[in-house]
Amino acid sequence: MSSRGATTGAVAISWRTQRIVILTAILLQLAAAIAVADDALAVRDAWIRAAPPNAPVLAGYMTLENHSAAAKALVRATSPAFGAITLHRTQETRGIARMTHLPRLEIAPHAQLVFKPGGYHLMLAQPKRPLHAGDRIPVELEYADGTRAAAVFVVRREARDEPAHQH
Ligand SMILES: [Cu+2]
Repeated sequence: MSSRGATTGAVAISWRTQRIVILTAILLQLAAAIAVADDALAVRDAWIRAAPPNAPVLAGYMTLENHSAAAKALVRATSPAFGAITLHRTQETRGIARMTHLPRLEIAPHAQLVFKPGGYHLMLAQPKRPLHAGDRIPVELEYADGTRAAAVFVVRREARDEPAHQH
């Protein structure tokens, strides 16, 4: 009977160890998720250009910062304020501006990607209601690795550093 008691004891210890290991793993995973959401990818200066109330599409701009050692690819953006959002780039060829749809947008390690008028932008289609300067619009950004980040875009008439006369 003594050998049986010893076995039970050993099982109890290993189960406790196992629980500690599982808890540690969960905590580490949580820490990693928080780090990704808060530090690895940051969104700055997110804004939407104000448009007439009947505008079928609006444009959103921001600066994406990748503070991690791995390349990140933005693959999707969604918002309760719009029916569809696509990633676009405006490029000028021989004086003619053209928009290209991008299925994904890579941000190099420790680099930033600037979305601005005449360049990268979020094409915000099917607005659910007219937006006014000062409105704050939630947008969720999704990366290829499954990371999601919530951002708030402020509706403005012009970019902060943009002269008012420029279009
Ligand atoms: Cu566009």
